[in-house]
Amino acid sequence: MMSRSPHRVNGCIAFLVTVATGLAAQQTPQVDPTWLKSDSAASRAEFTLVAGLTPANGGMNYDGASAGELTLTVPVHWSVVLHLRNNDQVLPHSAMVIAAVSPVPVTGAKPAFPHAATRRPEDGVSPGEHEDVQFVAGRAGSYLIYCAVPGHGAAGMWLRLDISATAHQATLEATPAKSP
Ligand SMILES: [Cu+2]
Repeated sequence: MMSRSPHRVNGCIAFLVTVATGLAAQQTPQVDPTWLKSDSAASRAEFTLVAGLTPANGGMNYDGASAGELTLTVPVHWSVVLHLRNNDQVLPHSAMVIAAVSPVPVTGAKPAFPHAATRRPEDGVSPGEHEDVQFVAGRAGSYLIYCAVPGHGAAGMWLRLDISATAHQATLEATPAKSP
């Protein structure tokens, strides 16, 4: 059996850590403060979702993020407006709020609240088009903002939506990618 020097093994680990850190830094989406408007007086949050903003995840991203890399937190009972714009040159995309489940459904998902989806969620909004979604965040809990075009959500096209019983304003933050 070949013996390995500790120095060599440590060097290899250091290299892997450097690569992993570099990849993580590259993939962490930047949060643009203009994406979210939080209006405490009106109990209303508006969130701009640009589908296919970057080539990340084969274009199946919102604002460059997929698999929960962004988390929108909204106080319970607030009105939420999602401004969906499809920047993807090829694929249709939609937006639907669903209860957080694992695995993320491939198809057949239903909105968690009345009107919490674009009009034809499985067909999606065509490239270059936009559509607004407006709903009331009626129950606290963990939800996903999910693309209901079959296969897209399961491929990672979803962000987290936390409806909070304690928050007093809406916030948006980068969060680690993982299953819901
Ligand atoms: Cu999609």
